[in-house]
Parts: sequence; structure tokens; C-alpha cells
Amino acid sequence: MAEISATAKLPPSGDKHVAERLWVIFVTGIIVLLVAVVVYTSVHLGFHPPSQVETIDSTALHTGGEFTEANLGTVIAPDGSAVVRVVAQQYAFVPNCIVVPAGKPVTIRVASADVVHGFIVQGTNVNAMVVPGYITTVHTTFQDPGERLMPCHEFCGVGHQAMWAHVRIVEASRFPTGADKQKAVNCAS
Ligand SMILES: [Cu+2]
Repeated sequence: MAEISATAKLPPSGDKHVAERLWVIFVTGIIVLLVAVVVYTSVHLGFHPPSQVETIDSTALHTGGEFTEANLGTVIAPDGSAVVRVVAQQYAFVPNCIVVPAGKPVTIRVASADVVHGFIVQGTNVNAMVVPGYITTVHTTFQDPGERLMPCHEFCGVGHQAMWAHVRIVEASRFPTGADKQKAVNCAS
């Protein structure tokens, strides 16, 4: 009788190992899933963190340099690609309607004149923060002509909800003339 009860008290070692194995499989599965999401969004959807760190004096954007008023808007390079320069400030983007060519590489460069802002263009990979003192650079290609909203998505003060711009995507052949002569254009051009 004594021998039988001693045997009955042994822990169920087989069950414990099965549970540990299941946890290892579960946790490994989560890691594989997270890596797959990072690879899919960066390779297939084109989501990249801004990696090129460029600094700028946010208190002097209007006094000279890249973000003076005449430079704000879109300029077309000889290869047909576009560079868009935008200033984000409480509580507007300047210009508040940007025009870009469809099907061409577009580089958007944004600087803040005051506090932290953000911008997102719905239905695209454009989604970034604008931190004072730094230039935010985003690369994208807008496929289809049309109009999209570009709201500020970082709370920047009492007027934040009114801070948004339009992105007008037009056929490259119908782009406003002058943008290819280093003259920045916007929707009003
Ligand atoms: Cu804002």
C-alpha cells in the first residue's frame, strides 16, 4: 500500500512538457507574425520611417533658404519626378492645396514653423510627423488622378481640428506649366 501511494504523488511530467512546448510554439508564432507584418508593410506597402536626418532653424523658415514662400509648392525635375515643399504651422499647411503628377515619383519635404505637427494622405503610404528643427522627407507615387485630404494628425493646439490640406493628383501631361522651370506651383497656379 505504501509503495502505491508514493507512485501516485509523482508530478504528471508528460503534461507539463506539452504545455511548455505549446507556449514556445505560440510565442514563436507571434514573433514570426510581427516580423512578417514589418516586411510586408515596408516592402509591399512602401512604409518606411524617415531615416534621413536634416536639421533646419524652424524660427527662420520665412527669412531665407529652402522653405521661403516662393519655394513652397511643387517643382518638377527634368525626369518628371516632383518635389513638394510644405510648411506646417498652427493651424494650416502652406500651401493648403498641393498639386502632384500621377504615376511619377513624388518627394514631399515638410518643415514646422512652430510645434510638432503630422500629416497623412489617406489611402497612401504618406504618414509622418513634423518635428520643429527637422525636415521630414517622404517618398511616394500617387497612382490615380483625383483629390485626397491631408489632415494634421498630431494634436498641435486649439485649432488642430481645422488643420488640413488637399492633395490634387493630375495627369502628368496636364500639370501646371512653370513647375518644370524651378518655379513652385500649387492648386491656384
Ligand atoms: Cu497641426
